[in-house]
Amino acid sequence: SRSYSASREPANKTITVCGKDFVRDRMTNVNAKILSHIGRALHRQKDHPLYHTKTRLLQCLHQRYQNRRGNPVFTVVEDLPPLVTVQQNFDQLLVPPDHVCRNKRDNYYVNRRHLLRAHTSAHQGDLLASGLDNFVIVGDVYRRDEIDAFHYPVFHQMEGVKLYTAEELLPEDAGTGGPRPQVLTGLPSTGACAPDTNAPQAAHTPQAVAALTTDLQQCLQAMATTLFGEKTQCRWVPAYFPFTQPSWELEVLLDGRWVEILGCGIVQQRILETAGVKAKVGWAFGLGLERWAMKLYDIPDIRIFWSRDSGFLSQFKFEDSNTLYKYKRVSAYPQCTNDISFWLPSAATFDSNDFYDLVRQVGGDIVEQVSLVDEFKHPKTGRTSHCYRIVYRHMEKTLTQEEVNVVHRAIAATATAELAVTVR
Ligand code: FA5
Ligand code: MG
Repeated sequence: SRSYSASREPANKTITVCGKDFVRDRMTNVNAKILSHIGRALHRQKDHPLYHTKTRLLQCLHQRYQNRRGNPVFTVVEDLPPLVTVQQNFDQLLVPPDHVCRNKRDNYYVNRRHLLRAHTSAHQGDLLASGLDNFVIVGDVYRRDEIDAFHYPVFHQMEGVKLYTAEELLPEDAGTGGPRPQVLTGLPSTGACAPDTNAPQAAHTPQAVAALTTDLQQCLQAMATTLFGEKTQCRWVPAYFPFTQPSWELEVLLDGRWVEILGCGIVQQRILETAGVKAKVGWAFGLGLERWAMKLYDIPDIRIFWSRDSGFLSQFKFEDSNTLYKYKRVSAYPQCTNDISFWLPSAATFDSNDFYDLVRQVGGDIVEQVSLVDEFKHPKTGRTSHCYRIVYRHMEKTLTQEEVNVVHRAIAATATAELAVTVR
């Protein structure tokens, strides 16, 4: 039967995103599912593979670029909310007004003036205008894109922008004792080139283009070989972005497939002029953190990053982000979690490892994890109580709660008999 309630009760006129209310219009296409990703901040969760990947990439940048005092030159900005204006995401970056990438099909619009950023480049213009010369932006980005193991509608990017004066970029002409070469020709900046040409910008001298290109490509390639190993196969592919010229993409070989891991190029001089930057040139890159993490840890599917499953997250609980690790597949069947609390016979004679051993013996392979979640000392009796969380999961089937309860009761009984604990 057909329901008419939808037409009687008009859809909400406003929508709340990042704590602000917006009037819906014909461009609005964000939905509750997409909005639920805002604030997860996976790149800032200490035990997350994206956090470790980000940390390692930042180490590379900080090591390569230091000031005279040996301090890193890059400012890292990683907490900007993903809500941006059309102006920030497209106009400031010289994306032509009629360019297809502005399409409602490809983006999540809040309304016709606001959207969830489609790339971290959306913040380039503002940060340049604020006076920063070297900065990194890390954040979640949102796209209506194809669906496969390498694409997800919400993913994370790291953006790097580095500016140079002529002094910083080009050495004095040692051979001839002549003056230092210039970085700017004095010709006007033209804005984006046609997508099918990728010639250097007229505003840039050949020396500036050569030095920026070498520095940019060496930097990014060093990041790839540091994380993936010296033998990693990489290739540079010419690309087009309205905000850089020339532009490239870097691809790496992953399971016999070439996977694109970043886009980059020489910043359009027009963007720097608009931001009020004088007598400097620069490069920029934007990389997909998930793609790097997939290669680094052998993670086969991009959806896994959003997992709240402890079988996944506990694998990345390491202090040192440089720890070498390969992901182990988690069973596709759901977890079942049961807690057990008991009084210890006496804190001195009880050892948690004995309990872990017992759980493994009684529960067998359906036990995925055991962790001490609470320890409590009774103020009057002085007795100690432990609470353990046991995560059950079968590798080949879905366990019913009743099957799990049988095993859980057997563990309690055996612990009572063998470890002299008193189950609460
Ligand atoms: C950009 O987003 C540009 N802003 C990059 C850039 C910055 C170029 C600065 C020049 C200067 P692109 O759409 O290609 O470019 O995305 C950059 C990277 O994000 C890709 O190389 C890929 O690693 C990753 N990526 C793109 N789409 C997805 C997706 N749906 N899921 C996961 N990762 C993705
Ligand atoms: Mg691309």
